[in-house]
Amino acid sequence: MREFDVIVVGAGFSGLYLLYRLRKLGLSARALERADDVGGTWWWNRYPGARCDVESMQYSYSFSEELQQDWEWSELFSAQPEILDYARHVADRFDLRRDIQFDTTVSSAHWDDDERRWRLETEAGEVFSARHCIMATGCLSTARVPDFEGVDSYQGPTYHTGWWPHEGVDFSGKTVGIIGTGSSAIQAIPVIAEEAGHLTVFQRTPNYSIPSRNGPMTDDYARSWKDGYAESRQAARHTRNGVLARLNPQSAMAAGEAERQAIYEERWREGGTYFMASFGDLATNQASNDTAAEFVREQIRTTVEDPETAELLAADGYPIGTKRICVDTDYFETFNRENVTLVDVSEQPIERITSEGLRTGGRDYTFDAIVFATGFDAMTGTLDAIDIRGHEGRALKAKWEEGPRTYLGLMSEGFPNLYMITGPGSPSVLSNMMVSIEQHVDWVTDAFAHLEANGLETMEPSLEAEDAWVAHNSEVGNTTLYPKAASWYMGANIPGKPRIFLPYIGGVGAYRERCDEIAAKGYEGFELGGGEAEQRKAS
Ligand code: FAD
Ligand code: N01
Repeated sequence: MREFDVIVVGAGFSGLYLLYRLRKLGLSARALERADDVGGTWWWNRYPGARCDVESMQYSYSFSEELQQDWEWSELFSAQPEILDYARHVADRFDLRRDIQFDTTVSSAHWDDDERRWRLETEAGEVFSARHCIMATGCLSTARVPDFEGVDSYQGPTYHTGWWPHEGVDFSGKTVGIIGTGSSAIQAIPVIAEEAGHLTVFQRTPNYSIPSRNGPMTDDYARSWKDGYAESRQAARHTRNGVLARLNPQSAMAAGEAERQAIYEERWREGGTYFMASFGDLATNQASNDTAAEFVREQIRTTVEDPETAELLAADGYPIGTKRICVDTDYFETFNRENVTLVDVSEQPIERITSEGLRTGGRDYTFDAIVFATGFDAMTGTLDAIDIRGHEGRALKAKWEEGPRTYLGLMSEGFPNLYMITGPGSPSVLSNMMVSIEQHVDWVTDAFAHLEANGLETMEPSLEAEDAWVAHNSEVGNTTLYPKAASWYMGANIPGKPRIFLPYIGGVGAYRERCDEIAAKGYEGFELGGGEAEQRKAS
């Protein structure tokens, strides 16, 4: 058994920054990572076209001035290989690898009430003991293939966007089927279409997507960010989504028709998720949202030449933005290619995977390869896969059967010294994740410093504080249009998963202020104990 002050599970952007901060605190830490290198999301998702959709000048760490000044991005929205290089650079630059054990999957984490320590076991049977356990396991790290009948009978190769082969895939001249039209598919489809002989896209729900207007990074543009980082990073931390996006606070309904169209057109030309900041009430007012949705549908109708295909691609039936807004390069244009076919499976689902392809609508399709762009068991799937037990052997999975329960998305009652980075109940996936990751890591490591300074060993939220946060989370979620969509934010993509709005939508800035206030009040809502302080009290 190897003993540490802290075990971190995962070595993506969360795990890396944790190691950096823990070392500064003088705590012994070890990160255990399933993959053979750092990078998390950017190690796993190597599908063609994978890139970020928060601008790289913002989707990057802010904790080191030297790092943010030195690193050079080659594009506005960098592609996966470059983001992975960045993660590797961070690991090397801060000498973090010596505290990471790769090719190591944590299978269980049990709290020992007597020892007041976590005991973690890996799939290979290694055992680690630590005072604190931090799950930096990611929100989108459990890729999922739906339970299609016959999925194992297919004779050709299958790929999931979230488990893409590292050596790449050669689709030249091949007939390829891709299932799904979420963010991953929308990035992959235009690139695969250029290579494949024929690409058939199986769409169950059309998505709203905004052109990224990606392009090469210019020196002037990078310089403008780098010169202003001191202010802009600070400002981003207090926005709604952790992104500086020129939010227009006006209601879309307050603008006249011509003004509204002009604003949408300007944002569409500008590209990216900033489109959703066109007006201040797109996430909360159905009538306002309808105007933005109709504008996007109109762009699809003018882009896609075949009216029937355009109508199938034009998302309807749920408010724009309530499924994760997509950002693309030539997605809708791709359906004008002769080698691309769209198949609507909304009414006639995929019946089964066959030995040669798949069957839907009574028709058999034959493929040389199938791509599953079918998403993730988001936010809870990765934690559920670990046998996590708190006081008296209580299982986290059982506690969360009706949906995750956390205080601030950071901890769960009954599980002392177990922390989640960007866990359910925090802004996480609704934000620029870099901002949320840094905020969580800073908060947790500041809490460790507080425990150390006060001779304390344990930290756990009270049931009362947790109940209040869960109620607040759902109350705020219900003031928005988000619950109207069958999205992974609601757990709706996994059969049997409780329908609960998983992230916290109160805003990154407001959330940060709440977390800071709680810490300033001596970690209000948390029970702190153990250590010398408890011994002193007892004697
Ligand atoms: P991850 O990167 O998911 O890392 C978690 C790590 O934990 C993984 O390496 C995994 O192998 C490891 N792990 C999990 N379970 C275990 C276990 N039991 N034992 C050992 N190791 C384990 N966010 C944005 O803000 N902007 C974007 O533009 C953006 N683009 C994205 C594009 C894609 C394709 C995807 C899938 C997500 C994107 N995200 C984006 C979200 C992205 O997940 C986060 O930005 C960020 O990379 C998460 O970092 P993380 O370290 O918290 O988690
Ligand atoms: O997964 P998804 P993703 N039959 O769940 C379809 C981040 N990300 O990997 O909508 C037929 O969004 C499913 O259909 P439906 C980002 O946060 C970011 O694309 O459920 N189809 C859907 O179309 C994103 O939101 C970037 O009806 C089936 C698709 O599969 C998150 O990761 C890039 C099906 C899954 O879409 C997940 O994105 C990539 C079935 N049985 C990812 N089951 C950026 O650019 C599922 N589908 C930042």
